[in-house]
Formats: sequence, structure tokens, C-alpha cells
Amino acid sequence: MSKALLKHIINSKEKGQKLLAILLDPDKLTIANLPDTAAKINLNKVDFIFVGGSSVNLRITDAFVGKLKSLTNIPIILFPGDYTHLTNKADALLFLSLLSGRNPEYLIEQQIKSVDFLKNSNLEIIPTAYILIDGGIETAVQKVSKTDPISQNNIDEIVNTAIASEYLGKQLVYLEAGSGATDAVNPEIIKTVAKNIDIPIIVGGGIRSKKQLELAYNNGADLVVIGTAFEENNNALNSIL
Ligand code: 1GP
Repeated sequence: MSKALLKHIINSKEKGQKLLAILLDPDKLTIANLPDTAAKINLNKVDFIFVGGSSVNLRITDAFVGKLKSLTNIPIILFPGDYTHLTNKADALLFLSLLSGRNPEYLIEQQIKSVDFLKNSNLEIIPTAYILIDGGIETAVQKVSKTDPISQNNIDEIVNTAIASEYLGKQLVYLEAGSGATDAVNPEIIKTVAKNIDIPIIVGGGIRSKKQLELAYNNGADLVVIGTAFEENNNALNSIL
């Protein structure tokens, strides 16, 4: 299994080069709209396209990623809400464990269910700690996973979860305020986590402006994910980047 994309993320962190991913949710975007969407993404400095969502209908992801692959050379990374969303047509998979929650389904059971598919796949598997932080609204991840996010005031719990993730051997930590969050992850939280771990940090949820993007980067985010802002307006990247 190639480790090319993880190496790229680690090398970029070492060089201080910040990365951007656009999140496309196959439930919110039709395959017919993909050519226009991909054309907008291709025009910008986007490092990865994440594909995923919490409630994607079974098997849509395969056709969605297949079409997307024909429209862009940007690496496609699966960000699945469920093991049934896996497809070999992507380049890599964030192999997520929802470590902020205490639901065994998302800590280990989904991961075991995915093994039959993954052992015959060429996907680069990237072990990723997924830490849900209160973004001010009840997010889809919260509803589907039936777990509570960690309060933004509870920095110790967030930092200790991130440190435990690194001890567990996770290769990335994803600080997630949730799609459409009204409160993005507070820069102080990003800064404190960054001081305490060496692995790259992904930050997403509620980032809609250049100012928020820069704050996240300047405080230690290595990779920022933007979904909703781009979904609502395909020209949003012109003002954010
Ligand atoms: C959600 O972090 C991503 O999983 C992106 O969030 O849709 O709010 O940009 P937004």
C-alpha cells in the first residue's frame, strides 16, 4: 500500500506549507453537477478533494468518485460516514476513529466491518483520530454517531484526546466542528493542540472566510477542510484563498 499522500502531508508540515481540502458530499451534489464543480476546484490551489458525508445513500459514492476522478488530477480522499461508502476509485481513505465519542460503533465496529473491503483494495489507509468539537449547532456527525462533541471550553479534554491519539499511533488528528458549524474550532484550541502533538492537524467545520482560514493556519492547522462555503457558492474560493 502506498503511503504517498500521508508523506506529502507530513513533508508539507515540515516545510510549513499549508494544505487545503475541499469536501464534497455526494448527498448534496449530483453527479450531473460534478463537471462544473470540478472545473472550479481545478482553477484553485486545492491539494485534496475529500468525499464523504454522514448520510450518503448506499453505493452512490462509487459512481460519484469514478466521475470525479475523470474530471480532476487532484487526489481524492474518502472521508466516510459509514463503511458502505468505501470505493477503490479514490486514492486514499481517512480511516477514522471517533475518539471524542464513546460509541463502540464508531470507535472500532465500523472499522472491523470495513476490513473485508479494504484487504482487497489499493486505497492508501491513513489512521486518523476524529475529534468532534462543539460547533454551536447539532451536526450530522453528532446525530448519526449518537455522540456528544467536546465543549470548546474543555481544552484539556481536547488536548488530552489529541495526545492519546498520537500515543495510539494515529497519523493525523482531525479537529472537527461539524459541517455547517456556526462556531469554527477556536484558534486557541488549535494552538494548544499543535503545541502538544507532532502529527499533522486537520481542521474543519464552519470555515467560510480568508480570515478564519489564516487564523487556523497561523495557529497550527496543517490542512484545512472547507465544505459548506464552497457548496453554497462555487465561487467562494475566489475570496477565501
Ligand atoms: C465537515 O469539516 C468539514 O466534516 C467541513 O465543514 O462544511 O462547515 O466547511 P464545513
